[in-house]
Amino acid sequence: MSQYPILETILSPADLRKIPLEKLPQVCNEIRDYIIDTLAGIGGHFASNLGAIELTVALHYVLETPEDKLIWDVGHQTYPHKILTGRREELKTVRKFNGLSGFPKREESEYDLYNTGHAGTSISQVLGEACARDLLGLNHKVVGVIGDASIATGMSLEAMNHGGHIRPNSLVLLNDNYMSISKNVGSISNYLNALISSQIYHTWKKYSFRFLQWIPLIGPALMSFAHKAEKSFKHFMMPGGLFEDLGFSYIGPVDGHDVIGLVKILKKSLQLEGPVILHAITQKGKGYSPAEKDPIKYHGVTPFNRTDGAMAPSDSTKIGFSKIVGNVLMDLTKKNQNISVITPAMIEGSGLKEYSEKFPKNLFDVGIAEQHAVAFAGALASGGSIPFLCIYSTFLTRGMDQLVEDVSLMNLPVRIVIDRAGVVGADGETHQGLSDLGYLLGLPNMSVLAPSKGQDIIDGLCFMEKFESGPIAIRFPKDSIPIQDCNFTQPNSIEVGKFRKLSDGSDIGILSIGSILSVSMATKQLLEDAGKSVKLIDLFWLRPLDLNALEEELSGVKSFVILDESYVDMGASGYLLNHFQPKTLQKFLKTYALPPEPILHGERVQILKHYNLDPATITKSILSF
Ligand SMILES: Cc1ncc(C[n+]2csc(CCOP(=O)(O)OP(=O)(O)O)c2C)c(N)n1
Repeated sequence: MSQYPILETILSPADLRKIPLEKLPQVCNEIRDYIIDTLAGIGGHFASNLGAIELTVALHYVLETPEDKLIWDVGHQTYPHKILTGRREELKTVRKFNGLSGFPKREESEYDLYNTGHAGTSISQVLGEACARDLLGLNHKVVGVIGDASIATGMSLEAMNHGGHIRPNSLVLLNDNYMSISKNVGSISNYLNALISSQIYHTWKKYSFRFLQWIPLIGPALMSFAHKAEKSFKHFMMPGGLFEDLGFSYIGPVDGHDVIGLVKILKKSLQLEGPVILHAITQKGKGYSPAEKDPIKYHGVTPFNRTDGAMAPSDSTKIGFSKIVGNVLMDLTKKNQNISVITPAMIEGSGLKEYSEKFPKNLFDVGIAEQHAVAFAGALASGGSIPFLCIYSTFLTRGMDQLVEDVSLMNLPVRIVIDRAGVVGADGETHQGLSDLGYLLGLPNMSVLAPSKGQDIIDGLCFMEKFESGPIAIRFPKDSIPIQDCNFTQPNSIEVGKFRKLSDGSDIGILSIGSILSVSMATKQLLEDAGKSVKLIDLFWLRPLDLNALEEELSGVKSFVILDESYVDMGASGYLLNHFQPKTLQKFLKTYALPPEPILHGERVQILKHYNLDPATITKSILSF
């Protein structure tokens, strides 16, 4: 007998809708087992998916997807959705090269409306879809799903501000599990918690259920009256209801794991006029006790033991670059309490867990709020603190305007610590860190360091603490080095603008930018094997740069290339070439970088090879000139 007897009959949501309502809990159980079994073998986003199973089943059961539009926020919680939309078997390939994306992807399925990955986009997309439907005179339903952390993003608040004003028929299901990746923070999170815990509200909840049950009987003519009555009741019971005041009908909180209850409340909610927020309470990691107990650890998993949840321990002889950052910032803060560290909801990923425990006053987790994080860091600098903004390359893009207007133009000494720069691997196209150099190197006043090894990060951060003359960014990939190679106690001093010559030669020069150094070194070796003499230069300091010295070095080679782990037009080569003299430019052959197209997911090495950035292909290309 199959382990997934019902699930195997579901090849699309249409099959799900043929299943009797009372069997839906079993569907959910099978999906849960399937996800646990599959991810135990391959890893992936885990706890959020387990929490979103019932709501996903209920949504596909009630909606006529794909005609009705179902829109996801972030999209790391869409494994149940992928399973129900014909991708059950392929889930075994999720996040692998040539396998399913870990996020919704339009190219993958007609049920994936948007390629998502960054938080806070769904309410804007719900409103856009609903307005397009109304303009075209169509009548399908439009529903979005958003988490309690993502609903507090600037984008979501902007969208609600607009949505409550234009009020198209639409529904936003708020999937509230109290958690971001870490524990959710901020006043909106507090507000949601108060909604859930307040006794008054539980009374209202009972009442609202009864109220909604009347709706089919009272008919359309009474709907608007009923809506007003509902609203005034809520105002009486819960004065100043945030969502109501913003123009959304608020329903909830409801149990987000009661799939039958969800189906019923969804059907009724979808009959309401205007935009509706349905607030469902879920548990991250639901149904798998190690993940329920430690949802932070199980947010994303490596392969684990199904029985006890144990994951392979990380190599204790190595230290990750993010952890290096955390350690250096702790050392610096011990000596200087003026330091502040800002993270937009990425304490764990940015290596700041221990820092947050040891220096809670100096650490600001601002939530998923990159725009605010950048401007806030600028003001911390202006006010006399020494701010280190720790942020992933992919998320810094959201704070781009603030980086220009609120930091760079005013020359405020914000220290920007950019993690996950370069090819990110399994997260794929929405998370690639391939554009930061392109804008950082063009901004007024900005200094830029691109470490090629872990010690550079230690040296760089210590240097940056004392660097008062303007904003400065350091960018590095997700990587690790042997702990014994780290010198935390006596960092090397850094000279502004200096590059490193790693080998001398007269045939070919390689200008290597930061994280791609290992590829550059292997390429050098292959070129030398082919009889060429190679000058390899590691451009750790990118801006300002000692251009005279660099051009002097390049005068000694016949030709040179640039290797850069960025989009080719958003990396360092444009900046370098724009500043070289014509006689240097004559020697330039090519920039080896990522093409300006969405870059696939997979292991970094596979991705580099796929885009012809492996040493053998680069060498062949250089020799062909
Ligand atoms: C703009 C942006 N910043 C940061 C992240 C990293 N991130 C991925 S999931 C997540 C937490 C999302 O929490 P929530 O919206 O409550 O959804 P849940 O995982 O709890 O379902 C964060 C911060 C992101 N995806 N996008």
